[in-house]
Amino acid sequence: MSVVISGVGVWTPPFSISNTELVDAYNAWATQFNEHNAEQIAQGLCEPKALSSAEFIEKASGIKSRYTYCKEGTLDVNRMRPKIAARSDDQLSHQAEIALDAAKKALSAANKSAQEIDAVIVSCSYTQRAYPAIAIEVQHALGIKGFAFDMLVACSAATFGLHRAYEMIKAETARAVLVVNPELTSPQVNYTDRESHFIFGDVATATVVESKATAHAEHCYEILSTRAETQFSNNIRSNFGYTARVSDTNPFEEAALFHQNGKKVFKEVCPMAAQHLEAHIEQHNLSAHEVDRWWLHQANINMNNLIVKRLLGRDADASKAPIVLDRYANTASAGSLVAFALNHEDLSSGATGVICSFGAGYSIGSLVLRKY
Ligand code: CO8
Repeated sequence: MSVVISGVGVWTPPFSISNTELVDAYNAWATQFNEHNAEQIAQGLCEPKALSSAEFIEKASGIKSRYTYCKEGTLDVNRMRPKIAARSDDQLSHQAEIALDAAKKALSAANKSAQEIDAVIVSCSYTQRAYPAIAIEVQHALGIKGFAFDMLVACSAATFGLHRAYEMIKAETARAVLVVNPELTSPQVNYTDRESHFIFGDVATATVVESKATAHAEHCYEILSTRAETQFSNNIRSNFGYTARVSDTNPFEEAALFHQNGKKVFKEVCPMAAQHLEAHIEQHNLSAHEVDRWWLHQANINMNNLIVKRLLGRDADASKAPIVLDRYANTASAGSLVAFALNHEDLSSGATGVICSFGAGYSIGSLVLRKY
């Protein structure tokens, strides 16, 4: 049984924040902090906040701007986080709303109706509640029968979700699976942390996976195989969780938000990802040069350049390894799928490509694809 990706969709938020806007807000906040704490800083009891720089951000990460679900509040020096209104239980949740937009686009690209889908997987870095599953809410809103579930694997949530869908089609437990990645990252970003305030953006991606026998979309990619790898690391961490209530910890403290040791991540994840990719394509007797396109995780331009250079022995060009993080920033697990969604239609039948995620966990997930 051959399994294909027959449709992909992207929800891009209506608002964006440039590096300059973000840095201006952070610097105003840091200046205000330093003024309020001038006495303690003078006595050596408190560290002054250093200023951020738009030039540094672009050079260190390749990010020029990021999209956001809600711009209000993020740039307000007295708030420094988005202001997203709570919704009642009978309203569609924020995350289901963005998931649905991407899902409808993926269904349309796949030329599939909701009645032809048997399962929905919502796979991302955070879900806004534990239950009922966001996936079941999306399933309900689309009128899909069958079953749905949520899964969390941070940076590799999207690829690992596609792995599960691939296996479900192979096992014939579903005719077609909708995998959705509503990466609403902005609520977990610490916009008062100079080291990480610029890294993330919001997006949602969705993919339809089905048997080749039932696919009738314009652009279908056969999944030749999947490969996954995890290795525990504390270098990227968020401690936000439901036990904060009983451990008497502040659910809004810095450790509860995204934090990382970016340098270590860079040093440790790049060789892991390159080795993983080399082993995966070798399984198909493919050399890196024979792979027509690399849809890589989008965390940092220098990471992508390093990995591609190791694979190809030369610098990457945008047609071989497309970059979307300049305008989307790091969208957690969705980055490689945004790259795929925006850069797959031009390939000819028989072309090969690899989708790969790498990051928090650590987790690495890949799929080798062939267009037919
Ligand atoms: N402005 C100006 N200067 C700065 C800033 C800033 N904003 N930040 C740091 N600097 C300074 C530092 O203080 C340092 O100064 P000095 O040399 O005097 O000490 C200098 O710039 C260099 O700092 P770094 O060495 O830290 O800078 P790097 O070149 O290493 O770049 C990066 C920092 C961009 C963070 C880089 O290390 C990186 O990208 N690493 C990889 C990170 C990565 O891939 N992380 C994975 C993220 S996790 C994920 O993808 C999904 C997680 C789940 C989703 C979470 C949603 C919220």
